[in-house]
Amino acid sequence: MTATLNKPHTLARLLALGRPAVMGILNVTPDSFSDGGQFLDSAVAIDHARRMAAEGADILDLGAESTRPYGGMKPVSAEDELARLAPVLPEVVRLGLPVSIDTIKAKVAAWALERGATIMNDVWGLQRDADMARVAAEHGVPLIVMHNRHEVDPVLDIMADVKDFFARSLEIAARAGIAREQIVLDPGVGFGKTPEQSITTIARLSELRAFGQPLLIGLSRKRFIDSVSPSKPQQRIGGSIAANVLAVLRGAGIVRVHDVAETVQALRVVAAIQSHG
Ligand code: HH2
Repeated sequence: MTATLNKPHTLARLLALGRPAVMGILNVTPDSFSDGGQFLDSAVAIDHARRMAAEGADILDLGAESTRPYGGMKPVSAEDELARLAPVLPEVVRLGLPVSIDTIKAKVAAWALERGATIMNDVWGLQRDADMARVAAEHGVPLIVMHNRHEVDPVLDIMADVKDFFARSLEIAARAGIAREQIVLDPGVGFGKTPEQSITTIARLSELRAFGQPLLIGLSRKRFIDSVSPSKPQQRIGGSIAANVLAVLRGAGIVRVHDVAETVQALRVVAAIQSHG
């Protein structure tokens, strides 16, 4: 029996907050697009996790392989990923927040779930490592299914592609015995998309409500912001907050962010104003 089986209600609890949940990003990678190398030192990473928890994060998303949707990603072996995670994961779990494991490898996901992570975050939505679905079903944990593509196609109807992809992922999940109420859908801003297509997925996020699943958006500091307002990743906080607010108003129940304090404040102000409307 894994520890995770004692925590079957992680997602239900997050969705019952009565406000969007904030997922803080913790990348223990040398090459992430916005914070690569910053948190490779495990003590620094743990401090950062502690800070995000204090700033109001509801979930911590731990990743040890950059997804680098804009090229330059260095694939790492499962062993390297585990070596980066090993000193950090137990300390992050100890902070008491739900921890999600951002990995495309079933072996890494299973390892993390056995050590206290309680959410799986698969940026290939069960469509890359065939073992991912089995691990999710066996552990009975929430699973983030993100849309992704190998190639950017600027003339593609991106919303149609996202919907087809989700339909396939949901079918794979059902066949593996993953409970439907454990699945969160994420259109994958910046993954196999032009900046315009990324903006479209945010603008038309509410269409994805038709699947009946909670929605997550991960747009923090991403390149589509630069396409509208030229800026380096660290200079994209204003754009990230604006886009996250609009995503929440279109149905995002979870926002994945680097800048937790700023996002929490923005969402509190939005909720206060909405409640007086
Ligand atoms: N984006 C990134 C990584 N993981 N997971 C989900 N579910 N949704 C996302 O949009 C998403 C994700 C990319 O951002 P980051 O972690 O900052 O960079 P990198 O992958 O280079 O480490």
